[in-house]
Amino acid sequence: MRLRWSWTFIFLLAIAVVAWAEVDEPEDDEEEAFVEDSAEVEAAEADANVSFQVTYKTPVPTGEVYFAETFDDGSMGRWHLSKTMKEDVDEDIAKYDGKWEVEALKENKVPGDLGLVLKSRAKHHAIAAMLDKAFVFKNKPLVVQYEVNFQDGIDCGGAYIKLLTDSADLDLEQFHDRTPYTIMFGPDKCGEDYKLHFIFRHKNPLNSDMEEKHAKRASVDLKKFYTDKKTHLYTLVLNPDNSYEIFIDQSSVSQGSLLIDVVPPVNPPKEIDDPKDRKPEDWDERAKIPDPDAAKPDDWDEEAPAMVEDPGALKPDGWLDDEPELVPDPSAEKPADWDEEMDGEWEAPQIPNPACETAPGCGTWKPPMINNPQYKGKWKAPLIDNPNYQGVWSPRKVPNPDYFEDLHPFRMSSFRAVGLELWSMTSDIYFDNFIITSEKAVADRWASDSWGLKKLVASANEPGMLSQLVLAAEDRPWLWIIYILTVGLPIGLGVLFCWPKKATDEYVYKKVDTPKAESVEEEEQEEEEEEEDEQVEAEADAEAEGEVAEEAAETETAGAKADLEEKMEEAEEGAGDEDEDEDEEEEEDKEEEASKPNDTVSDDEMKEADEGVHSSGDGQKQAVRKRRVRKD
Ligand SMILES: [Ca+2]
Repeated sequence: MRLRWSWTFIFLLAIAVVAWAEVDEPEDDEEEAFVEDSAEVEAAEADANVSFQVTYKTPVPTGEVYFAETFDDGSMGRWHLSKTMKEDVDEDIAKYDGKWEVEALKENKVPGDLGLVLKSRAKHHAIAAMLDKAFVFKNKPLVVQYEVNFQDGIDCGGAYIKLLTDSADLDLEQFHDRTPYTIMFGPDKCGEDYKLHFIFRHKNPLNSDMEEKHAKRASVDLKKFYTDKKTHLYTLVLNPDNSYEIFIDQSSVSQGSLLIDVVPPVNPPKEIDDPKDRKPEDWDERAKIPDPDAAKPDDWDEEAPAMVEDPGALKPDGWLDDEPELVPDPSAEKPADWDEEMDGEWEAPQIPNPACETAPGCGTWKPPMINNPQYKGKWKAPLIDNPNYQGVWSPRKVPNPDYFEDLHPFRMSSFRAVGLELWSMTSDIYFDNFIITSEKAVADRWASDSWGLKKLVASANEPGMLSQLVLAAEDRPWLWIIYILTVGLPIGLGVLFCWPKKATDEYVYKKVDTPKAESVEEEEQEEEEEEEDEQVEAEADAEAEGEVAEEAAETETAGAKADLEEKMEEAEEGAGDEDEDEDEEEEEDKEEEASKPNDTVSDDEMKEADEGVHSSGDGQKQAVRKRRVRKD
């Protein structure tokens, strides 16, 4: 039985390792398939920096767009550098003199693909471009999307964009931190605070004040996107029904409503506390008060001490009152170099008095201290409910004079330009493939022709799992200990459990006639039956999958089943333990083989397979039942 458990353990470990290895694989498989299928993508010559290349064609937006920018012509074209100063900061850093370049990615280059790169550290950067046409918030959604790669990581800095409000005096060369924007969107990070901003400016219909409304935080850990030095895709979708959704790499990370999920809320409260209301001076907020009728009892002694000497304690017999607890060490001698003038008079060191060792104690006896039963402490009147209690005071409510209700915050100010106004302590932040449209599908197609290729190249350049483990251990040598333990410990345990197995099994077989042994055998048989059931299920799964999988796999599974049945019968006819062990090993191997295709079939196929078990698996179950009868 122990052997079974140890094999089961090793089997589970093997499954875990296989599963772990396969977790990473599907994405690559999918992408490899994509490479083969795509007509535009072909393998090209590798250069020193890139182990895998695609031929790249500058994407062209399909559908109506307000703005699309690839930077692939190598110039900043319609982009304008700000020539102004930032307000309210020291003059030496107030200038927007941070450098921008159009260049390729440092890592995982896609040949021919260029982007806009923020080049300076600790400087203000501002650059902006006009849209092809202003975006007006009416009845079409707004979709804004662009790529960011923190190529050198990010210490403290932003990579967000501002959609600049349309106005007659909008001058991009005067773009600065106070230039009115309608929406601010994108990554920002300082210290350990990782943010993905979505801020919009809402116009108060009563006084026309603009107020910033901040969407709630994203529901994912943003750190990985800002630190892995890969190009990530940020998408904001805003709908005319006031709903919004934010995506990173086309996966939703936040969604909500402009009316509910922003701070401060778009609409103010209907009522507010009356600012003129004051708490009356005689307002009694005390729920409990000391009982005014209570009086200190006459026998309450506030002076009684908390601790007293135990009056019942007696000095133990044999206590040596006249013996000191410590005496000079009689064996000590004055050191030869002791100088009485310099060191003073020599005294032997004190040691515990040997005479006390056999006595209960030495010196003056004192009774031990105990809690004073008469102690009561300071008298206080008991608390009672305050008959005059009026509750906690709060000001009365009055109608909010600033109240308004805007049920359409989506209808924000039109915007006509996109701008980057950023400060960063880390340089080389890469931006690319800006698109502003009304259709998510247009942005998605644009992404698959641009960001999709970047992702593909980055994935292809990714080292394999083993290389990653070795690379990780280069920086952290202690990881080798973890690896050795992870691999070595299960093997060690397996060996430990397997070794003494033979003797115990023989014992069971030899004692087959005794009642005790019978019960052991019954247990064993039950386990065997359970295993057989699992076996049958695994086989049935494999068989059912065979209907949707390749014929070769089916043949293999069928062959495995035939072998398996033969071996099981041999085992029943009293085959030796070693043979049985070998059979089990082979069975487990087959189970593993049979379970492997599970990972590659779709949910629907799985469902089909489950349904198939009931019909195609019946024959197997009958065979097993037959064997059980023979055994019994
Ligand atoms: Ca580009």
